[in-house]
Amino acid sequence: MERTLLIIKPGAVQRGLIGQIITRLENRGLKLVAMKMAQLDKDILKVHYAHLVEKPFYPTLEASMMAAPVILTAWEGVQAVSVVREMAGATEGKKAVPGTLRGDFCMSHQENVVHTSDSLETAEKELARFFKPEDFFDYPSPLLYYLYSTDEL
Ligand code: IDP
Ligand code: MG
Repeated sequence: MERTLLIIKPGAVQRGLIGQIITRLENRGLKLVAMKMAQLDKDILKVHYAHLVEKPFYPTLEASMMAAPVILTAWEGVQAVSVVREMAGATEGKKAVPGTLRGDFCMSHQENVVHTSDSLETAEKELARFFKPEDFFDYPSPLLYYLYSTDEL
């Protein structure tokens, strides 16, 4: 089982999309294993978006990510990293395919409702960035054998 990070961005929190976003992942069969509301600050964003700090749009991205609290969520499932990443859709919301979170809920490159980890390695680093080990819940999954065949587990 993999674990991945999905952040519901401030704009989506303000727009009242928290429930719809979480529902989509639950419906898919992903398991919520950690969740909290947090106010991000400049220091954590500089680390989280280190690959973008020099970009001309970074100041507005930073302000957008601090404009309201975010919802930090961790999801578990077989190939959860790529599944959640594909559910998010293309970074540029106007190009995101309908059916994806961005393709259904946004019209913007910056205001694109969610962050998702882009690889297993990144997911491990990002989960450790935002959660403590004790924030994760390891609870039974009674429906597991209805969600997957035994050879997938
Ligand atoms: P991702 O969120 O799809 O992984 P990244 O390239 O890691 O995309 O960029 C992080 C975030 O920075 C994006 O989700 C988006 O909010 C913002 N961003 C990336 N590129 C641009 C751009 O060219 N203009 C405005 N915002 C951008
Ligand atoms: Mg990224």
